[in-house]
Amino acid sequence: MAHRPGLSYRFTHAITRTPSDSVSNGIRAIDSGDPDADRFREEHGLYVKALQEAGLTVDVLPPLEMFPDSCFVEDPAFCLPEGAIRLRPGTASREGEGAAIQPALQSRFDRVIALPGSGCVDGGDVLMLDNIILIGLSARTDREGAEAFAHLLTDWGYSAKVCETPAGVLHFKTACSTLGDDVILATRVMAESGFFGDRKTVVVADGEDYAANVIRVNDVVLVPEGYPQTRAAIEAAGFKTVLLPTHEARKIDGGLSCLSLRFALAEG
Ligand code: CIR
Repeated sequence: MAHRPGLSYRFTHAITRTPSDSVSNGIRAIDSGDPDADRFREEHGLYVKALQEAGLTVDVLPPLEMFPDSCFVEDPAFCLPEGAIRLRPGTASREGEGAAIQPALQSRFDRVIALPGSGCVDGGDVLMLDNIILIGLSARTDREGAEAFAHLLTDWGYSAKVCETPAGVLHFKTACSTLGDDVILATRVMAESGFFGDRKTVVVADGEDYAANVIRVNDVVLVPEGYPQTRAAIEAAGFKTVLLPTHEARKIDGGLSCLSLRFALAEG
């Protein structure tokens, strides 16, 4: 794929979904208490506002009680300027989320297609850089799904590469984010993985691994509150940050990227 500056962070639109009451039953690797649905919705409201202030039109979908993790809309789909791809989440309780988000995708995209085959990919395992899309194998993304997705992206004119997500990390993007063209934020383990070639890597501070999941949205980087050293490192690298509370999402292994699908649509 040709170098397309801004592909990974210049957006016009986002899709989000309000957390349901059932979010208190969301999946988590380690139990640190249930998220409180009302507090989660407050945090979610601030998140939507931050996306709007960054210049995006945000479609806020209604809560889905059937699917406790459905506010993490990043996982069942992936959006590019050319169209949307409905993915197949790799855990049983989230299987129906692809079908549930299809109408929202169709309302914004002329082209919506399903991931071919029967493999699984969670959107949290897909990192878009300026000239390549990395797909991390994880407990949620299997090789069949990753390779089918990579083929599809290649057909659409993108370069894609399948990588191994480090052990113990839920999703590839749990441990890294794109800050800008040729600049990545990553945990130390991820930074040393070699996945990012000679791009500049800003390493998150020791003890702040959760803060590796941030989102660059146009001219700002949304950063979770409570990780001051990582925020300072991002600012020192030349980026303007906006802090957001993610206390409830964190209890069920969610971060800032998981809460939206972000994409650029042509005007008119
Ligand atoms: C899950 O385990 O599926 C949710 N509790 C958290 C999903 C986070 N999504 C993401 O990292 N993209």
